[in-house]
Amino acid sequence: MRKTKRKTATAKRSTKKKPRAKSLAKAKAREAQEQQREFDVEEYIKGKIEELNKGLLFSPEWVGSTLSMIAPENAEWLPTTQAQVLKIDNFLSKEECENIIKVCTPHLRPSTITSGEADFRTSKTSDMASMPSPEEIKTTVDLDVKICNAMNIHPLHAEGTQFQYYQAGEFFKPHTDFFEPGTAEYEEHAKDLGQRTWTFMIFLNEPEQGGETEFMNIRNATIVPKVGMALAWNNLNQDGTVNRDTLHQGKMVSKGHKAIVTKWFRDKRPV
Ligand SMILES: O=C(O)CCC(=O)C(=O)O
Repeated sequence: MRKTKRKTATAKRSTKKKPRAKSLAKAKAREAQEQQREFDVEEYIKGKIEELNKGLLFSPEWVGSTLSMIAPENAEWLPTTQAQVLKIDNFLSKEECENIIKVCTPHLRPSTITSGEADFRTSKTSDMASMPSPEEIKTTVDLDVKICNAMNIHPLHAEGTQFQYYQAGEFFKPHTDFFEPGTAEYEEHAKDLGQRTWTFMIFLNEPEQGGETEFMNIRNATIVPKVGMALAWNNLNQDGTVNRDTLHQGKMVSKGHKAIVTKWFRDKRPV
């Protein structure tokens, strides 16, 4: 008698539980499907690349010379013949800048340089191309597409975008972005994708004091960080030789902090 009763009780419990478990599993599956529909990383990137290729906003034959560059919309050129340097106000909105800072800050590592002494660049860096989550990938892809479109350069010529963060007291000493021809640095870094051509930088915030970008060989070429402003320069001359007047520095942040993103373009693309 006892036995039967217990069995019945167990049976009752299990019949009550099953539908709840089933509907929970169904709800979870539905949620997963919805999330998938909302954002499929592979599809998103594929779509963006198709969009770029269809628009042909950039010239596929682009080789990185000065002349083949099509000026980005709303660009203001620095009044100098020594180098091609341009600014674009409000390239990103304040919200876009804040989102990039939020997404990139957890991935910071000490910044590196390809040659020179250790205290040359004291900031920290996040490599946006290595960030794993869908939200991070979306932020990276959207930014890359926007920069490549503005510069009229195919993304295959681009290095992965870097986020850079300077605390008070940090700086990036005077340097050039091109690889020094005829050196081991050039051999190592330029052998596949070639020389660096354009640098595209965006200020994501405004330090309380300091943190200007200064082109030391060019008069009146100290740029004060402004939220969302892009600053781009061609590291090469018209004939493709390196332009030493692009020597620049990230001045020390004396108060507050500074957040920027930087993208470098190359004269070749992967074969
Ligand atoms: O921080 C800056 O203003 C300059 C950054 C820079 O020189 C670079 O990324 O090459």
